[in-house]
Amino acid sequence: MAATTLNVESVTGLLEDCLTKLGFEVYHLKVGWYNSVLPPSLRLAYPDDTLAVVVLSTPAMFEQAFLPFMEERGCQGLSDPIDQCVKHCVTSAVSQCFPGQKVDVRYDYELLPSRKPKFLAQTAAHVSGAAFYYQQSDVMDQPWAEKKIFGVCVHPRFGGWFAIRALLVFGDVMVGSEVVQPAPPDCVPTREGRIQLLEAFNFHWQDWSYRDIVPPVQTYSQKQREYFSTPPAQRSALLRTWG
Ligand code: GSH
Repeated sequence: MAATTLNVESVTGLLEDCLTKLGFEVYHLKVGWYNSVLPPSLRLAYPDDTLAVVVLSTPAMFEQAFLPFMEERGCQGLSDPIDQCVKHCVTSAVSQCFPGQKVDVRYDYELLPSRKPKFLAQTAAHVSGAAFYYQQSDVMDQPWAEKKIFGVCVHPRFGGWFAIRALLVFGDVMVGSEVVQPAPPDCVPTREGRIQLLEAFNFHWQDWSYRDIVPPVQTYSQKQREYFSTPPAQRSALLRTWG
């Protein structure tokens, strides 16, 4: 498809055709929405009107993309299999949907030489309207004194049962001013709810209770819970027990 015919709808539509059935969701944003909330050192070096797309994995990704991917590869000695699977799905979709198009694909696990992340996943999810990024500053009269509290994203349908995987920047596609920035659904609107969320995420994230802060439409299957609860070094052994 020629660069001139690409716009928000065609880009997200083509990506959805490839990625939805694999358990991913895509949301568009303008680089300017992202850059406007970040300090200069973390901004993306693209004009404000440049189209970007944030890719999330939903609970279905594990069964619809990851297990088949591992089966195809025979589970053998693959390091970072989740990251490799996401990369495989996203790069296949990009090359199939946008042959010859310049797309800057950045994964959540990638760092720049400066050790800074290649993009701030939670910020991208928030400004695209995909998931509300709750931060310490979203709580009035904070009960934590000087303590550093990490923020967390909540998806309106999946609560915390999702992950932000990649940002795709379409350097040749500019978005018109008719595309307005959607606010992410504020699914934890009360001070008490936000305190509960941030405390669960910061002080006992391993029990995963923060993920259920809103009733999710789908959560991780038992298999997927077992997989992510297992330390990465022992995951290939677990996969072998599943055959
Ligand atoms: N790098 C390893 C791999 O690629 O297999 C580990 C990947 C991993 O466990 N990533 C976490 C994840 O996907 C952090 S994003 N968690 C799912 C979740 O927390 O919902």
